[in-house]
Amino acid sequence: QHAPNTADNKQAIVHLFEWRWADIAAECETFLGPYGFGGVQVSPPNENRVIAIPYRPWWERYQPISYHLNTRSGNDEDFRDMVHRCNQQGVRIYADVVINHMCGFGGSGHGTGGSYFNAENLDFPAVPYGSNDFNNCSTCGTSDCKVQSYDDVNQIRNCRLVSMLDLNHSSDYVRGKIADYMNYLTSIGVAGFRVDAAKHMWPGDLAAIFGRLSDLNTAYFPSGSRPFIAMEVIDLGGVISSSEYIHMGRITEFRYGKQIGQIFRKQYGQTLAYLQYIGENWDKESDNNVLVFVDNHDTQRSHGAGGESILTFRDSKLYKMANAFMLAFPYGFVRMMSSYYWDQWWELQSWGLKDSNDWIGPPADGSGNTMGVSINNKGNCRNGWICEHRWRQNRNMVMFRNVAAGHGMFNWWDNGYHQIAFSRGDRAFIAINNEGLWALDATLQTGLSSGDYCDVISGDLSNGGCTGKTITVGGDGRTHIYIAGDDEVPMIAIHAGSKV
Ligand code: AAO
Repeated sequence: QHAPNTADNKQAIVHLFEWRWADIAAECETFLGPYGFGGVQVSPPNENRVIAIPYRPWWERYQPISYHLNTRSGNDEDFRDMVHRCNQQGVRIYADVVINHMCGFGGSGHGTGGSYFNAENLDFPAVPYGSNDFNNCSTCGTSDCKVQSYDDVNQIRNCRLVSMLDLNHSSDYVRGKIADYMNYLTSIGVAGFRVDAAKHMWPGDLAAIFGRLSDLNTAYFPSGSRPFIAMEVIDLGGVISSSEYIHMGRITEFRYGKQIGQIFRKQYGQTLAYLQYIGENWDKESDNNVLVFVDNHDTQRSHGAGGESILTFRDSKLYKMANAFMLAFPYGFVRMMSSYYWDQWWELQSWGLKDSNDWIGPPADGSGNTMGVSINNKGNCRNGWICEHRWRQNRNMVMFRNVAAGHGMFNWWDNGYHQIAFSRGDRAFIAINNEGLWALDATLQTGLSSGDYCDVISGDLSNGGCTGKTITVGGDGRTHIYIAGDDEVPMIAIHAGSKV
C-alpha cells in the first residue's frame, strides 16, 4: 500500500545505512522518537554472502544466502528487540528486502549466518532453493545469462542483474518462500518494505507476492493494516516505466534527487525558482506514489542513477539546503539518508572518473565486525558515522514537515533566480537564498499568525527561548527577511511549533 503506517501521521523516515540493530534501537529511544522521525529504513536483515575480495564491501548485503535474520547488523533476537523498542517510541521499521535474486554466480561457501550455499549449482539449502527455482539462460537469452541491455524488458527481468542468480518469480514455490520471509518480518512488527530491484521483477509476479502478504502485527498497528511498499524502480526514461508499479505502492523517484541536485548546483542554467513546479507537474509520478530523497546509498557513490548531480554530505551546505527544501515542500513521502564516511579514490576509466573506493563497507574492526555508532556529548556521531539526520538543520526540518502536514504550499515567492520562499498554509514558512553573492532582503508573507518565532535552521527552541535568530511576524502575516549571501546556512525556517 501507499500509506507508510507512521504513528501520529509523521511525515519522514531516515535510512540508517549499515547500522547495527542495537544502535538503531538506542537511536529510536534517544533521538528519533523525540525529534519526530516516523521511521527507519534498515539495511537488508537477511543472511548474505561474505565477500572477501574486496574485503567486506557494503554491497555484500545485496547478495542473499538465506532468509534467516543474521547479518553484520545483528541476529534475529537483536532485530526483534530493535523493532519492539522502536515501535514503543512510535518509530517504524521498514526492511530492505532483496527478493529479485540470490548471490552472484560462482563459488560456494557459508553466509553471514553460517548457512552453506553453492552458487555454481544454484543450491541454497537454507531456504531451500535449487536450480529449478531460478530463471535459466534460455528464458533470459543473453550469452552469459546477465542483463546486458537496459533497452530490453525481457533481459532486465529474466536475466541476472550484475551476475546475481535471478529467481523465477512465476513459480508458486518461489513466491511462497518470499512471502513467508516478508510475513515473518511483519509478524515481528515491521511497518513495510523497500523492495530492492523491483524494476527487475515482472509487475504481475510482484502483485502475486504482495497478494500473499499478511496484515501488520496488531500489537503495534490497527487491525487490517497493510504493509507499506516502496519499490526501487529507477526510471529516468527508458523501456520500463515506474507507472507499471504504482498501483502496488510507491516507487523510489530517482528523477527527484537528480533534479534537486542540478538545481542547487545551478547546473544547466537551472534556478531555484523552478522548484515551484517540482512535483507531478514536472515529469514525475504523483505525490501519493513516490518516495523522495536527495541521495541514497547507491547514488551517493555513483551506483544507480543521477551521476555527478547528486548532492551528499560531502557538499554539506548545499545538502542542508536541498534537504530543507525537500522536507518543506509538499511532495512525496520523504526519506533522509544517513551515511558513514569513506575516503574516495578517483581514477580515470574509459567512461570517465570512478571512485575506486566506492565498495568500502561500514566502520568495522579488524575482524570485519561493524562498529557501534558512538555519539559525543554534543550529539554528533563519531568514528566514521556521519549521521546527517542529527545535523540540526536536517533534524529540525523533520518537525517542520510534521507540523505542516496536510497543508498545501502557499505564498510562493522567488526573485526569478536562486531565492525562494513559501508557506505551508498557516503552519510553517521557509526562505532559501542560494545566490551566493546577493542577500535575500525582502518583506514576505509567511501565512503565520503574529508573534515571535524561532528560526529552526540557526537554532532551537529551548526553555522558552531561541538559541538562533528570532523572526517577528506582524499582524498581517508579513515579516522582513534578511539572509546574507555568504550566510553559513542561508535559510530561515519557522513553524507553528517554534513560536517563542
Ligand atoms: C556486486 C559487484 C558486481 C558483481 C556482483 C555479483 O559490484 O561487480 O558482478 O556483485 O557478484 C549493489 C551494488 C552492486 C553489487 C550488488 C551485489 O550496487 O555493485 O554488485 O549490490 O552485491 C541497477 C538496478 C538497481 C540497482 C542499481 C545499483 O536497476 O536495482 O543497478 N540498485 C539496487 C540496490 C543496490 C544493489 C542492487 C540493487 C542489487 O540499491 O545497492 O547493488 O541487489 C541504469 C538503469 C538502472 C540501473 C543503473 C545502474 O541507470 O536504468 O536500472 O540500476 O543503470 O546499472 C543514466 C540513465 C539511467 C542509468 C544510469 C546509469 O542516468 O538515465 O537509466 O545512467 O548510471
